[in-house]
Amino acid sequence: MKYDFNSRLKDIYANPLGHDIIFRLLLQTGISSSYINNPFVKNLKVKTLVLLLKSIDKEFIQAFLDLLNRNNEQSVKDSSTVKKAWWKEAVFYQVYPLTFNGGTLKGITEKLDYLQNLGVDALWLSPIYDSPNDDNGYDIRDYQKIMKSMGTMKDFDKLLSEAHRRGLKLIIDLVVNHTSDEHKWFKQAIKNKTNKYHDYYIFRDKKNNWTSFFRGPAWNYYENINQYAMHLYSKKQMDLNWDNPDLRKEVINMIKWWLEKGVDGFRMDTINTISKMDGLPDGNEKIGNLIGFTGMEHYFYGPHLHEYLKQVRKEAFEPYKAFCVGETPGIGLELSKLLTNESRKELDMIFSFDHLETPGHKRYDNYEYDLNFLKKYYIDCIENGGKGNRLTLFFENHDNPRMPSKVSKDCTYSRYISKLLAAMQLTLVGTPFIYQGQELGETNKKFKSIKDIKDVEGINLYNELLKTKTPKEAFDVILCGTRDHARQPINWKDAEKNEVHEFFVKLIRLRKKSRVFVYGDFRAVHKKSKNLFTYYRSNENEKFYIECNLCNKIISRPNSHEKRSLILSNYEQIDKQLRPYEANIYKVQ
Ligand code: ISL
Repeated sequence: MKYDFNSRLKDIYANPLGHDIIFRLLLQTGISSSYINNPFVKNLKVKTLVLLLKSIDKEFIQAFLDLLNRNNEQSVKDSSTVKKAWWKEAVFYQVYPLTFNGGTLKGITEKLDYLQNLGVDALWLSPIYDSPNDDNGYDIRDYQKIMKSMGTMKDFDKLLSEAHRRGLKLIIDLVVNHTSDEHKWFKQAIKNKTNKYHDYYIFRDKKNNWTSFFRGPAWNYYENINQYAMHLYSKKQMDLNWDNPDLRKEVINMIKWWLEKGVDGFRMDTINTISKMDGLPDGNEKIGNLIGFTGMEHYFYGPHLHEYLKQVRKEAFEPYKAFCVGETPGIGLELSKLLTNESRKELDMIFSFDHLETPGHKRYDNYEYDLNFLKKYYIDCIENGGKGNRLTLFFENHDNPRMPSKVSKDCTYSRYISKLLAAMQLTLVGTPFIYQGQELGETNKKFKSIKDIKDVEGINLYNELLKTKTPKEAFDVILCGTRDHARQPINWKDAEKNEVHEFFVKLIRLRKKSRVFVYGDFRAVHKKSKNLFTYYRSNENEKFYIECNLCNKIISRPNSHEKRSLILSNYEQIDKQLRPYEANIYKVQ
């Protein structure tokens, strides 16, 4: 199907890429996604929409239509059944090695009993490789060497064998969209334009208007060769040229080297950005202003993405039956099906970020997260996700502030919110990924000044904000969204006496005992009730009813004559009404 100004919105929305772009645009602008389902709106032609909405300019729409016509993949046929797999049954735990326990691999090994007692089944380690740490290890200098401060390869081998001895799987972070500018490949690449490593990266005589996720142009200039090199992230993270088959081969061989050591799989860092639009065309400035990064429409879902993912899976993962979860900023529900449906043989799961901010908000905005949006998001994903796709269930990671602090600025209910979120994370349909400290009810840090901020993204944004704001105004913005909140050392003192920890242990134990939470059916009830999220999980043997109060006020509990027995609550005992952020799990008789 070719898309143009005579196309109807419903046809564009039926296209996976069109669906996700419209969903993302509505999310960024805060316009309700229900408009797109309105019979009048969905039958509008694009040209009529442009006439009606003066704010949308034709160039913006043309860029969108061009993108659709270049990526004209239609929806994938869903699988008829849900295939079982260890990574669908597992509860994952993300370790940020730099601050987990003393910043060493030995420190992680010391905590394996704690993790086993928590009940998790698999660990994801953020980068552990040799790095100058410009982006805390996501700027790799040597893929096959351990970061000196973290220990040695012998320490890693010990950690891996001790994890396996306890029945824990271990996956590592694969950062192959870019390397550090101190990587030996890049050091060769900038020597001259003729050596083979030069084409491992993206060099051009002229730069385009793309900007970095960490502010400023996405290019460094190298005078000795009079060329620019691309970096979508920090100035020291140089994008690899995945269009070069020799580079792809190098990456595949490195992956196999780690698989030979026995790792169980990978989390693939910003993996959807590895394929850039041929010719590296300028980004549409209006789209750039809206989403915050210029050019993203030309690489968040590039022309060869599926081809490269299929090759990596076929040549590296499949021979070892390795697991892979892709980190895919900008990818929504429909595109995720094209990346993770088992028929596609690309990724097993992805991390989509559409739920991490509510409509009209960005991470650095000062607002309180309304959990009613999370309810709507998960009902939509679960009811429309398909049997051939597995949702990742996460609220936190090393790139985002602590979720309880996003929900409520005051700490009155933060422990109840931590437990409410845990109840949803461990009873909804999908694979839970717990981020270190979440099980202890960690909240944002009270940083005092920009001196406390270490993250390259936050520092760069602060310096850019100073062009238009006072230092205090700029710091207040950073305080809302800095990734530093989630990167603080964990306080292990009395960790297991913590009420949030205890609740996580009980929840994970319940999930293990009752497979209904892994493969069972989901049915949301009271969908239209504000601040109330209630749903059933059921299979032929068991049925559970979960009720959540999504706000800081007491709300009524819906009447029911159903015979239920309370299994778990984040309050001491049940009351007539639902108290602030109350979460209860019942077994239905
Ligand atoms: O935090 C973000 C920028 O606003 C996210 O968009 C994030 O940069 C993006 O999801 C990719 O994140 C991954 O790659 C980055 C690294 O800084 C992040 O820590 C990592 O999770 C570059 O390697």
